[in-house]
Amino acid sequence: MTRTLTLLAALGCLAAGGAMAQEPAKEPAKEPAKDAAKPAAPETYESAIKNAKGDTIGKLAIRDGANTLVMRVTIQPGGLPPGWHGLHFHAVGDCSDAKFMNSKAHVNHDQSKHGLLNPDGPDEGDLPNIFANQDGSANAELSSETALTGEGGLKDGDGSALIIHANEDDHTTQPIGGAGDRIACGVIK
Ligand SMILES: [Cu+2]
Ligand SMILES: [Zn+2]
Repeated sequence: MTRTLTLLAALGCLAAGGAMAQEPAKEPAKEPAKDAAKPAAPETYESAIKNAKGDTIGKLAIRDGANTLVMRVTIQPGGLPPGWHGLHFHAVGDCSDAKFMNSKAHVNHDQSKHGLLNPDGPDEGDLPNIFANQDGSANAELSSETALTGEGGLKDGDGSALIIHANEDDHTTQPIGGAGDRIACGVIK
């Protein structure tokens, strides 16, 4: 009896082992879905990010989804002072002055208060902070419900600007969360 059980157990192991060994071979070669109901990949909008001297320090790349845009911000080494920096969409696509004041205030069509953590916010320009490494480089991907195109979108008549600030945004205080000077700018138009 004991021997039978042992044998059965051994067979069970073999069977399991056999099945496991067969697993890769059994997996059918999956055909890539042809003409599946897959939405077209959104186009990527790209723009240079420049510092106050007008030098390009990196780029932004935005894909506009149906309900959310996804943006990648890439900053080259030496591009930013190390540490956290506020990041916002400003209302006008103009980065031509050294202090980037031509980009005006945050995109804000409904007079919301500034700040992702503000109970009366956020405004449409509010974004998470970006962190620059010790070498001044940064890579971030973030989303926003602000549209890229269409009514009230970033690419409206006068465009918009992505602004990087000297300090981090506390996401609460007015008007810009204490983020300080504007140190880099990318036109979205
Ligand atoms: Cu700002
Ligand atoms: Zn704001």
